[in-house]
Amino acid sequence: MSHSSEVSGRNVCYVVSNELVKISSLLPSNKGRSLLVHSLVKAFGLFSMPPGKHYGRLVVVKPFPADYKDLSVYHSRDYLDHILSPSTSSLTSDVNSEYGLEEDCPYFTGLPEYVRLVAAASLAATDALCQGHTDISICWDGGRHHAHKSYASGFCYVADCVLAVLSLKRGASSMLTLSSKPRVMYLDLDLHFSDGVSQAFASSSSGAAVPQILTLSIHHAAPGFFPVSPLSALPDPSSPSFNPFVLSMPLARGASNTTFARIWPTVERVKDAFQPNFVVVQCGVDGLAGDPCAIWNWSLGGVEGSLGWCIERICHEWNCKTLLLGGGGYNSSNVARAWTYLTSIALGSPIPLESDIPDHDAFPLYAPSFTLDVPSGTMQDQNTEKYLSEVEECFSYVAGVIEK
Ligand code: V1P
Ligand code: ZN
Repeated sequence: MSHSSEVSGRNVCYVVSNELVKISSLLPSNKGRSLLVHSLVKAFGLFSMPPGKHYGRLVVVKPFPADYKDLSVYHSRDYLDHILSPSTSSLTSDVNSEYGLEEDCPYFTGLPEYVRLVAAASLAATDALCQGHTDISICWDGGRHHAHKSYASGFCYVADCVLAVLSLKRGASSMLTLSSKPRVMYLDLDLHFSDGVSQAFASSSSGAAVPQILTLSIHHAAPGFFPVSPLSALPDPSSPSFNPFVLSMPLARGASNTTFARIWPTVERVKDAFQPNFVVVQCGVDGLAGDPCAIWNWSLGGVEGSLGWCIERICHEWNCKTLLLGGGGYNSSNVARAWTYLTSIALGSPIPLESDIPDHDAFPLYAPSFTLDVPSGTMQDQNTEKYLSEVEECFSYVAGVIEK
């Protein structure tokens, strides 16, 4: 299958294996989602795209379980000992709760294998970028942005985003093409604030002479909305804790394509100031219309400001090596639609949104539309022009600080 496109193709490394799909599909918050996603990518023929003038080629990479050493680059020894050893995993609920293994993050059969494989998947994606094998890497089973050094949180048991950023920072240092230290930008598009990732780099970047990592989370924030964190607010340059390399852009309910189109030049202003060599994008899709979270009203594609439009810009205009990770998304068939579409964008051959879902085992789950599109709904966008110009002004100042 070929899809016409006006953008240039880039080679894409796509991380998947039967083991990864099987184990990721057990994740309690997203049961069966991984299988649905990879099945739709396959059903649209993206695994067999031939190399061509207008589109890149997708190369599948299989992850091999990460070992203790890989994980301990970020996670604490105590946490790893607890979650990786099946004998201690059946410990009392007191000990499980010490490591966040309750409520949002219950212990589940297969957890040690899940943690090893998801970390390995995101690391395999970064390896392909560092070794110059690809321009874009995709790991839809990654993007666990709430996991902390020593505890699980918000459906996230492994800090694969942090491990991926650290791996790019270290691994890319050996790339012959880079004369200076590589800079890595982490951009998080999930509805929820990336507390695990932001916290990981908040302390490490403040003392560094020339910070190599910048994080920017665009998310919904409101009193009591998960995760509650002082880092999730708009930057306050007058605060003693102000850090221009750990940034947050909170958006109100109903955020739509219009709001994303309005803030996008600001996102690019920050990117241009930082001049990253690598960008890691957490592509959580719980902000799309039709998600059970029902907080934002973002659409998948078609127009300026849509998720697809943003990803197209990152993949084909930012001139950075790019890692696309998964994340949230609780309407599984819409998640499969979204990540399939984003895969085709990465390849430089966006599948037309009005395309019919191909016949495959999961076909009935795409009722009633049976098309690829995830259109926006009717929710009102509460992001006022007054607020959005405040965001613009604030980040314009921040970009100036980054440039210095
Ligand atoms: O609100 C909380 C808990 C309640 N505690 C006081 C905090 N947890 C949220 C967690 C959301 C995690 C989002 C993950 C991601 O960013 C992707 C990696 O999307 C929560 C929510 C909620 N609506 O915020 N937990 C649950 N809902 C939940 C629902 C049903 C069963 C178990 C948990
Ligand atoms: Zn989320």
